[in-house]
Amino acid sequence: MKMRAARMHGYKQPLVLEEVEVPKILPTEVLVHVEAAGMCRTDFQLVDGYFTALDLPFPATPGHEIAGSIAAVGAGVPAASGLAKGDQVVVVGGWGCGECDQCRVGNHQICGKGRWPGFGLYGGYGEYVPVPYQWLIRLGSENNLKPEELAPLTDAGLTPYRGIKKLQQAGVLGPNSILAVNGLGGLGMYAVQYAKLLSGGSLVVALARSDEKLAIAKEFGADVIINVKGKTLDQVRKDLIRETGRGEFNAVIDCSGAEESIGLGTGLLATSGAYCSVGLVGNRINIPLFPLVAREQTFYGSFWGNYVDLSEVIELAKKGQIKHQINIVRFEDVNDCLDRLRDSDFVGRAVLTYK
Ligand code: FEH
Ligand code: ZN
Ligand code: ZN
Repeated sequence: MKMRAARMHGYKQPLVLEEVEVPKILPTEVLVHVEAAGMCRTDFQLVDGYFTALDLPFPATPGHEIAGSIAAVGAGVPAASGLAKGDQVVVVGGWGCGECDQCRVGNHQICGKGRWPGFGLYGGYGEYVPVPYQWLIRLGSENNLKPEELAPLTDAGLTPYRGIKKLQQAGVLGPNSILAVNGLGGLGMYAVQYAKLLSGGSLVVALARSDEKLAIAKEFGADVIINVKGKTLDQVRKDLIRETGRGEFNAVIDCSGAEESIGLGTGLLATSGAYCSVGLVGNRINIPLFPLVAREQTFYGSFWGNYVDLSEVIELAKKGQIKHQINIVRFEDVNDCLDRLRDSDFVGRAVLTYK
């Protein structure tokens, strides 16, 4: 049987749209029919050779943000998994080794020996993906979520969730706290919602360079929106004081990662404040040492999310507590949309479908 796949045959070249054999599955794997695949910045970075250290064999199929249905179940998949042909599922991203320190505590997404769909022969930019059965979450019939809403939750909608949980655990959220969401790309639109849902009454301030994205952030629950385009740190501080009466953030979830974005966010971080970086736009962090130490600030990195995090996100979505900002992409347009991703040209998440 054949399937459509948009595949890499080398770095820095367009994906080749081709018809290839549907993968065979191992006994403990499930064949997932991909109904939607979120398009992540990491995908164009992969194509552009940011991850050459992975020594990717070609052809390779990008796409690590996958929702779909079960097309076949391997003979060795335990009945206790409850997985059956036709079930609606999402794919958990980080397939850990199961033995290392990180995997033993359930943080498979930061396993040093893990595998990720979309970083090898199969990924969401192909119509079928073989998935080890333990990396699937079954939705159950009692939900009305569409595949194009589910797919982004496995990465864009998961990554800021884990990051805000870290800020929660740091004890910097609550009714007297100001929580900033820095950057309103695919991750930031979910971050604003979690900032309201998880922060115990924090005042949520959204920072971005686009009035269109800020307007959506307001719709998604931000209490205050500030356009930071072309502004100095002092000008943003003045805006913050005007809007909130205070000139600092107690907590920041940074969904950008650009050097100037981190510079702004940390420059406005309060004493004992906590900063959590989840965005990967930049390459390096350049922040003054003395304030970080003398004001006892905490800087967290947070990567993707684990099985428990994703299960919690799916439950929030099933209860209708998450709004979705989706741009449907046709398979034929995948290369054009990777170019648009490079230019941060999407408002919300681009999602590849095979309709
Ligand atoms: C996934 C795999 C490798 C690098 C970065 C990522 C992120 O897109 C996960 O959110
Ligand atoms: Zn990603
Ligand atoms: Zn491991």
